[in-house]
Amino acid sequence: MYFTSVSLCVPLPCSDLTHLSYLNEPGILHVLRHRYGGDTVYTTAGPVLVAVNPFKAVPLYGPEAARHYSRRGSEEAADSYEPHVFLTADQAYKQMVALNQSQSVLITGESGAGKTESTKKMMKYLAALAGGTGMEDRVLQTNPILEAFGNAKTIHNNNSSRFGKLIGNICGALTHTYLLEKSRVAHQQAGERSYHIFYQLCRGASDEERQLYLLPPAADLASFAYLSGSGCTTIADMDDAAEFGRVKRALAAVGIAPEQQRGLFALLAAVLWLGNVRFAALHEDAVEVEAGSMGAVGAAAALLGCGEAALVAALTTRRMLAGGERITRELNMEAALDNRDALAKAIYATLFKWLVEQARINAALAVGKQQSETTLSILDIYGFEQFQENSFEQLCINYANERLQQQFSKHMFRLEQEVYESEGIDWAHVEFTDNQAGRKARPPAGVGILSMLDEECMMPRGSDATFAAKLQQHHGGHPRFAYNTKAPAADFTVQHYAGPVTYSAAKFLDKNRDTLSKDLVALLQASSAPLVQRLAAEMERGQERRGSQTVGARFRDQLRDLIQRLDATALHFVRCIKPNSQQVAGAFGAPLVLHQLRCCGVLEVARIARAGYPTRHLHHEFAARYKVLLPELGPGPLPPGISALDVCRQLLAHFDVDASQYRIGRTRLFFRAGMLGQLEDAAARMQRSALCIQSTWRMARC
Ligand code: AD9
Ligand code: MG
Repeated sequence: MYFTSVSLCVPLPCSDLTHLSYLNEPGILHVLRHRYGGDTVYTTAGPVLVAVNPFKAVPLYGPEAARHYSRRGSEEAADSYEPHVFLTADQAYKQMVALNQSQSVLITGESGAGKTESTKKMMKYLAALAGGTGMEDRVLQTNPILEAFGNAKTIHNNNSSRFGKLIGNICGALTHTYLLEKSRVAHQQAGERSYHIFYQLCRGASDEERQLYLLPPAADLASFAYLSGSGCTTIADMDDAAEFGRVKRALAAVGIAPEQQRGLFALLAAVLWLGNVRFAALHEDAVEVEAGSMGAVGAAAALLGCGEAALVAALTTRRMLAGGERITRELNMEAALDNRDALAKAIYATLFKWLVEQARINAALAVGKQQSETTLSILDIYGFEQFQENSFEQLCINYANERLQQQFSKHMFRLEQEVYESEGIDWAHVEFTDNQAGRKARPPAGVGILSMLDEECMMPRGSDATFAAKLQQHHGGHPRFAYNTKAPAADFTVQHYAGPVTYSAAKFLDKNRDTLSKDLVALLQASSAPLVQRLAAEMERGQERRGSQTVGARFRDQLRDLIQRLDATALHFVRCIKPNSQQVAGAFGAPLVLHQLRCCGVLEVARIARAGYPTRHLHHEFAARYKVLLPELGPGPLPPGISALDVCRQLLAHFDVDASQYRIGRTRLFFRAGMLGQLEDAAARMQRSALCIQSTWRMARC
């Protein structure tokens, strides 16, 4: 149910924003700030849970809190409980069991707003709720692994998820992951880091492991070019060495065998060594490995289980067919560097996929027969983001957020419609005071750009510059698109739902095509290391499966599947809000919060409510509350033959409430925003005079 009945004089801090007498932006902000100040980080807006990131440990998640919510009977109304992620998880779980219906929880919000933390808290709660199966450990142990390999420090969040995930059935047995940002392996912007696992390995490896993986002493971590380019290798309050121990324990817990773990770490070290391979130009169109970096080549080759000469050849040349003949073409400096980075990125991305798959299979085995048709999934995707430099990855991430936002708006609109319809109020006759409200959700921005990029990738002479020029030609007049000709990179700006983002078109085509030279795949296939062979086979399969499909097209398909999957389930929404950009506790930046509330649809929920008939009361509640205003009915129960609805009608007539200001539903009365003020004032006056009479009477007795 969308709106439930409310108590009339809701005291501050009110826990549901749609219950506010004055549903406006300052009112909503005031409530959130007030609750946040008291470490009450959760508030609801109708069916949506709003979670403001506390940026500090808050005492809300102990076993007592979990017990409190888990004791809730499935029939018991959720709105008699304080809003909480546990409550949202509890509702989804109990609804799944009671109705035998699949459920999804969609957690959205900007980067750093708290999505991943909320997901973990929900998983922990659900694992305990479904407890007794002995699988909790496996379930929860996938988190440190996914975070170590899929999260990194960005300027927005020290632990930013660089991939999307849909965790299915608590245990992760149905986990899907979406597009990992693999460019981060080779390059990070200033002040950011690569994936946590690299620093953990370099800092946490024992002497024996250092020998095994050919790693330098921990202090020399910055000697790896892939880790030192951004000028940042540490995160305040994060002990990489200790985390390494945790990750190893987690790997063991999800069933990654010691030998596989060794293969895994050797590959990570190989990636780092590859980054140290430098080239020297022989002439304009050919390079050789710089003499000083032959050591790096040797280490990478040893860790990859391939020959040094074969690695050098695959890095500096490309074999191809020309006129039916096999020829070997030299690579120029740019192509050789791209080739090297492509290998490192492909190894890491395939490794990540393999790891997720492995953990998923093992989780599914652990659950075994307990798997049922119905599922409970939690979606934790990378949040909307905007950096100094934004590239293809940001376009994909922001596009995904646009899609989910559109889904949210559609869903809210439908829910609202259902409430009116179930009450027998003709939806078509619900005139909105604000014509924008309840309108069709606007289409996501970005999709036109991705299709144009695909077209350009098919063009033999297509380049980032021709792509940018076509964008200008076709979208130049679009209100949500702006083109800035700024040599040498062609930049364009997209007006996303959460704000404008300027992208640089450089490397868009390469990233979208995402090709890996066949020579490099062949090199890995010939490896003596079992894990490398496996990954090479996976790379080849992936290339065959995809054919000429681009990264953008695949991502769009994945998102379409995701939306379909979500559509087939009952949805629950969590909106995470970042109260400040500094990632500190206790600072509540009103403009920043307001901006997010607007973008993530919380204000839209309030707006739709306000624009229709947002104040709703059950007939009998309304009659009981205001009966005092009709003295002829007398105190106590209603006289026989008079129903609660009769009383409601009498009250409406008595106060001459304009017919456009209310609707009478089957069980509820619906009012325009602010309409009840008059009745409230009158009721309060009556109560005051009654109290006054009582006290005069008491004083007279004294
Ligand atoms: V991103 O889109 O993946 O970049 P998220 O996932 O929205 O982002 P995350 O959950 O990683 O953000 O939260 C960012 C940081 O905020 C965490 O590392 C915690 O330090 C902090 N946080 C978030 N939620 C809570 C919480 N409920 N209690 C305490 C929290 N700290
Ligand atoms: Mg995250």
